[in-house]
Amino acid sequence: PPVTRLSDYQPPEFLIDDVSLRLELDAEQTAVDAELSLRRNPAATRGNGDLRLDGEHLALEAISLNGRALTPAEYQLEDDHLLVHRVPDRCRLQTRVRINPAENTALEGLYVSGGMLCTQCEAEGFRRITYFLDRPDVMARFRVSLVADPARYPVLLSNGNPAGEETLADGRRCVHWEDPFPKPSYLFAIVAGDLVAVEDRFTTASGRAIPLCIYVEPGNEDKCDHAMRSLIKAMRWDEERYGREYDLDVFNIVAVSHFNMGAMENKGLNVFNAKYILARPETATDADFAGIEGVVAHEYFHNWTGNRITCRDWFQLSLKEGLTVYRDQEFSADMGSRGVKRIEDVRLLRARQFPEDSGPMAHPVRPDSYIEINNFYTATVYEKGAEVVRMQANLLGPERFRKATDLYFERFDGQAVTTDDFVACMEEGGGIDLTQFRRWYSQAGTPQLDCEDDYDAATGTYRLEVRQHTPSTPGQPEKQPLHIPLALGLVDAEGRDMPVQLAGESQPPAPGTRILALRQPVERFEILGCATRPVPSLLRGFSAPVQLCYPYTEEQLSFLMAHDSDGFNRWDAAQTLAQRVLLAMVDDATTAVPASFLDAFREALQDETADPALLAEVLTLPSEGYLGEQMTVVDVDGIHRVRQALAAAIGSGLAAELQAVYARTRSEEGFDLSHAAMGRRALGNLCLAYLVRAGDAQGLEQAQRQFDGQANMTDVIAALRTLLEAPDAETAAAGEQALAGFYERWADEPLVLDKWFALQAQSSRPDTLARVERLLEHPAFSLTNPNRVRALIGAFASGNPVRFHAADGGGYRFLGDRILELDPLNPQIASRLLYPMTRWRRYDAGRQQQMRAQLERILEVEGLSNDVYEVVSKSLE
Ligand code: DPP
Ligand code: ZN
Repeated sequence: PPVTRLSDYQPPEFLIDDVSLRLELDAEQTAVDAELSLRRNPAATRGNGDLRLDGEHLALEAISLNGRALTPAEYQLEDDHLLVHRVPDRCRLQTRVRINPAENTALEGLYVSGGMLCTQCEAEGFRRITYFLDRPDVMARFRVSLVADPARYPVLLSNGNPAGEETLADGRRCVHWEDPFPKPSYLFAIVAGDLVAVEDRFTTASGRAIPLCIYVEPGNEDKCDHAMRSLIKAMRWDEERYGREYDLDVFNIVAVSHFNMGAMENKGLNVFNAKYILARPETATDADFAGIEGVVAHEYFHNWTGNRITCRDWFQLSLKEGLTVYRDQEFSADMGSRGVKRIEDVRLLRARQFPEDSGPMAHPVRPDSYIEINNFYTATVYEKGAEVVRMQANLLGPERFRKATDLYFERFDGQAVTTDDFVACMEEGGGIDLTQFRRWYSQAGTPQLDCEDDYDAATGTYRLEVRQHTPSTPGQPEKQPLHIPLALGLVDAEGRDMPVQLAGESQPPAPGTRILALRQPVERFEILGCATRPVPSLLRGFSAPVQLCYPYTEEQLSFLMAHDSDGFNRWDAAQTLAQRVLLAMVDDATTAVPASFLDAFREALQDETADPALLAEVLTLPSEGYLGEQMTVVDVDGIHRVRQALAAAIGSGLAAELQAVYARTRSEEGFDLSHAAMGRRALGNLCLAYLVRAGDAQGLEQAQRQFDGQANMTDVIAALRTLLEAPDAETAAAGEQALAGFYERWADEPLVLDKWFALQAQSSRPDTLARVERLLEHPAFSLTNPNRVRALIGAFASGNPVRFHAADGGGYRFLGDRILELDPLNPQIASRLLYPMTRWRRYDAGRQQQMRAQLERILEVEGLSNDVYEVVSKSLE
């Protein structure tokens, strides 16, 4: 398959100013009439005069130019495009095509979900709806007419503002929509179905009242409150923080049960995976509620960062995604706890982006090439991209950053631009030079910072030396030094911040954090006036997406864990401490836990003033996946064994403290979603899990009672998970019974049923693979619903390292089989599932050989999608 390269970018030869679309909707037979007003692009070099339109899986029924039907000699039809020969500089092209939404299992373009019809066009789905210049730098005004049987499809939605409707002679209804803002085709959407609207209203800063509607399938009306509240908060926040007001007369959201991604920011008509809309306390966990708040905000924020200003080409994807993720992270931080949000975001970055950046699919935030763009909706483009924006925001400070974003919105409104254009606004608005900083966009790999220090007691001088090194990645053997902001604090023996006075400065600054700029491969800093030897608190707030290495002693880590004024680094010290203990236990093949570690945990548990949410983060052990990343060769079984052993040791060694905290967190009245209440649930459930892991009789009883109480899904799932993982057979049997009851209760709630599948797929019990294979046959399982596939197959392959990576290779064969089944149905989902096997080089020879065998077997299959081909072939290179 062909490779698309950034260096080959050419502006489009033709532009489209206006589009009229008329869709006669039917699940099997939809007719699409399109009229495009085209004109030659004055900024492009002239080709041979042919117009080349993208189009796939379309049956062309009619074509005419400026009102005259074309003869077969005047155009040429290929599998993925249509060539119209020698078109004039300005023209009107009309086409009529037929498509079959019911056959569309890839869920790109127009497809069927339950009883509704809906679309997903990003990145290149619009070409499955009509012939078009399906690229983001072609921005057109869309007028859309939807024709359908009003009994089947009473609700007919598209982008923009409603523009009237009529009933046709044959009884069908025709509804018109007009979007006044030019947009690329990937933001086009329609939805047709028997849907119920939940309505509210938002008054913008300038006083316009905007009706807000969330459309759901009947029966789900009572699960939209949280999404609606999140939307209203996001609209207000974007006005206050960025001066961005909503621009259309209506804002619509639709929740869909079959969806490849989380959600889609189509102009004025956001289409969501139902998972990120529907929630009630009985059906959704606190994590689900937080996910909804974040994703609703994310898609809304795209209205300015993505829609009004869009990407010139798909290599610029992070222009909208990195920036919008940064914005949604900041929004969530403002709505809840800034410190806890930062920890969650960095945990995700380290768990997903760091491995990606050191593996076969490593690519820069702005990739140089791709085979299939769908494979580049990655943690690097999203999460590392957000870190790169965050570093710029921090370098500028809030006022100059706001000035720079104002400039960006003003200068590029209505245009399709590049990440470089964004950085230029940061430079101009912020008055700084980001020449070297730009390498963050073009250079892949996680930089490593090696820090060394010494202290001269005689002069009170503390010296810090920092070396940066970025490991090579595919296609980029040599790396250049980056501009890295390193936030440094120096902590004295009492746990107080010292002033960080750099050599050459005459006055000490106020005590606190200083940002050091790293630009050279090696940088040395001299800090004056240190009366005692400081403990360095490095990379506070995770000031750059790097791997930091400093030879901390265990005492220093415990000290920072207890005293660092930076909440993030308190957490990070705890993680590093736990990681050290766990990896040492693997190395020594022991299950003995050092007493000092339990002491540090005890001290933390006894701090009644701590924020429960933050404490829960501090007391959570690093995941098995993350621990594996820290080893040269991942020891799957060793990691699992010691992590279980450490959890049990915490549960038995600190039973009294855990019980006290559990009791304290339970003493609450009704359910609410405040940060404090969510934090109490998180902390209480963590304590319970430790107790049950240790077989604590009281803990087991409490877990059972908590499950039986059915107070809210957060507590129910937490209790069920601990019961299923209980070490003794009797409790595990009770867990099985609870699981059966859970199914009975929730059989009609697809999103809750996903949890039922995922719980079983993630169980560390030895027979899990057999159970997952049985569940494939369960009547509720379906390969054509992405959420269900992720809940069973994805949860097993990516969320259960010890069973997926079983030494006999059973997990690998299972995944290989599923990918080959899924690829013809839905290549995007098949390709995503491959991820854990792309990491094969990190395992022992036996596992390597078995994973490679599966990858090679997949690669040999005839007719593989580009999606799967690209990931498999790059993994084997
Ligand atoms: N829907 C995806 C997102 O919002 C792609 N744009 O990130
Ligand atoms: Zn996005």
